[in-house]
Amino acid sequence: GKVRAPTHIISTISDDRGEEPCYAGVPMSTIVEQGYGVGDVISLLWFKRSLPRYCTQFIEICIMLCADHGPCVSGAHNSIVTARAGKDLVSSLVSGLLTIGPRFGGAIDDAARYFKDAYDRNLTPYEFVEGMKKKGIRVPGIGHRIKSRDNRDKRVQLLQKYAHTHFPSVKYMEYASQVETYTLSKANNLVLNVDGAIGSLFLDLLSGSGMFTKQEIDEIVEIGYLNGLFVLARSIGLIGHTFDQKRLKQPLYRHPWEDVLYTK
Ligand code: Q5B
Repeated sequence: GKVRAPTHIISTISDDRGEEPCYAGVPMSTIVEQGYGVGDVISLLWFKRSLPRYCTQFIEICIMLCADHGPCVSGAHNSIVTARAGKDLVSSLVSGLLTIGPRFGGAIDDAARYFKDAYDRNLTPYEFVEGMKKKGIRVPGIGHRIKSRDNRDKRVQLLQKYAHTHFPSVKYMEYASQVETYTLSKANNLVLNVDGAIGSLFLDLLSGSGMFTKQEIDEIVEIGYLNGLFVLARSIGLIGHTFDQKRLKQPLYRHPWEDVLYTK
């Protein structure tokens, strides 16, 4: 009989060997002819399944809301400086992407991990937040540089409104809101931020949609899929900032001396 030589790569998400490429078994013609969107493509390539429309629309809303947040945030700033140094698109893009991490945009996975663990263990917001403080860990998904109790993040409100209308359950989001109520009693800017909103709401999507087993949810949270949403979304804005600088023919950036505290 035929002997299969051992392969060096195993791949389970896509296949380009036939007449047309397939994403998780779905041919490209179906994707185009059935009017699939980016949310459907993400569902197929990341989660290896078709998700209900309310889930794919939620994914698309996350992408749109996180696409950009102005020129002053860490990622855009890096991309702008890099583009102004005459570097190419990919260099400018990755320079911005490399700032995404625990403080900026990359707190979604940890927010999901910590909110899930605290909710599943029935911790009160007080026990959760004070427990984190004792461990010297900032609560991921809480706090913002410019958003506060009196200047709420509209993106968070829009996500919450969508989920309230379309999700069968928003228990993790409600828990995150209770945590926010507690953290706001400590300081005005300790709001639930966009990372925390996406992290908690994605837990609700995973557990409430009936499309994932408990084991699959644990694996998604453990591997950390969700920062991918911010990385993907913000790439749109970082590319925009790069084109913007080049279109404007901006010169090499140099930070002004006056804005540096030179000290010994
Ligand atoms: N404190 C975001 O801090 C920021 C605390 C906390 C307990 C917390 C901070 C933080 C967790 C990570 C997170 C996502 C660094 C943010 C994003 C996308 C974005 C960005 C944009 C976009 C802001 C002052 C005092 C200190 C701290 C305490 C602060 N956060 N305590 N848990 N989470 N959050 N990141 O304002 O006693 O004085 O020592 O790390 O979720 O990235 O628009 O810019 O779309 O681009 O710099 O929205 O919250 O405040 O560091 O001076 O702290 O508050 O311990 O207490 P700040 P700090 P104390 S969304």
